[in-house]
Amino acid sequence: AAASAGVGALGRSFNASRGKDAIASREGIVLPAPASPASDVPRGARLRVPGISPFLTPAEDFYRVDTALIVPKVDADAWRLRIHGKGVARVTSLSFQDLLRRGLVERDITLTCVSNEVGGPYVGNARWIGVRLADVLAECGVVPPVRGGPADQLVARSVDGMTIGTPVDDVMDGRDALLALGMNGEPLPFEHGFPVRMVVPGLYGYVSACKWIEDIELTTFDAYDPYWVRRDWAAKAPVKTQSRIDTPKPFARPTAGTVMVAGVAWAQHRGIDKVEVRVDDGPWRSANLAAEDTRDTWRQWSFPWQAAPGGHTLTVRATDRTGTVQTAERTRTSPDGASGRHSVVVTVT
Ligand SMILES: Nc1nc2c(c(=O)[nH]1)N[C@H]1C(S)=C(S)[C@@H](COP(=O)(O)O)O[C@H]1N2
Ligand SMILES: [Mo]
Repeated sequence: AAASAGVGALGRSFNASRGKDAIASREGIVLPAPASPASDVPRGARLRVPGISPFLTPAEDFYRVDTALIVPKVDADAWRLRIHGKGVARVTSLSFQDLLRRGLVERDITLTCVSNEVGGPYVGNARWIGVRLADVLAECGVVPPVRGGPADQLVARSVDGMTIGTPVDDVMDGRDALLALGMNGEPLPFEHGFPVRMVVPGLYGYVSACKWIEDIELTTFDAYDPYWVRRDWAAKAPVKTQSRIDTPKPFARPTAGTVMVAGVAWAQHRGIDKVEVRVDDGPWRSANLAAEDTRDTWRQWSFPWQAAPGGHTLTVRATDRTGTVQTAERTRTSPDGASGRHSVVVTVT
């Protein structure tokens, strides 16, 4: 991660007195019950396989990717979000209390980083609570391009100078794009964007999930390149269909017999329909797919493998609800996310 210039100055203004006001403001928050709660996670969504990623990722285990050398400590009581720009009929400034007073929605959404290698750790699933960003934008008079609006890009700015650009059509197409203020039932942890961040199902974090947000500008993709786009990452980046083997671990030495192969698969906002496992150069065989929570969340899967002694390569692939099979073609993470299939080599003893 690159350090942004001026971090010293920002460190002073947002971590004044080591963030004592921010810490106190966070401790004082009582999240109201959501007007629209998340549906219960289906019982069948959680597989009991040792070593599999838990369906909901605890905040303390949730990956963290950002450019901040010092985690911003923002006082929620002093925080404001300004919404302005092209086609914004009513320029608006919202306080944290303004958000709390709205009907809150709670949704399970899997977040992924574009810099996640195939099989990598930068993916997590949390229960977010917040307000629907599309409703806030509509109140400001924002009309998405599909309905004739002039701005196709929403640029979110954070207190530490990050800029993140998101298609306005995606935010306003009915999906649960959130200004999130809670994660797994608690106010956001400072590391994950307290007091408010964006979360948009289906898009990599660098084009959707601005933490420590303080400003939203409606503009166009032609007029403005956000931080990572200036560094040659793609301006638009929907999440690629991916799957990961959580267990067994690479170079594990399981005993011959039934070995549980298990992991997670994700294709946020499209949904996962199938996961298959291949042993060495054998046929693809269907894994057991755990029940779906929502199409915005990952799905666990498991595959009871009758393992014979020797060295073996296990490979996984997922199929999303559009019918697209996770491609074998390997690409780098840049410019729009790694593709390819995750393999694990083990020695059965
Ligand atoms: N302010 C700010 N927001 C940010 C970033 C950042 O560097 N600064 N990184 C983005 C990226 S690349 C990702 S993948 C997600 C990660 O969110 P997390 O750290 O809560 O997992 O945050 C996004 N929001
Ligand atoms: Mo990311």
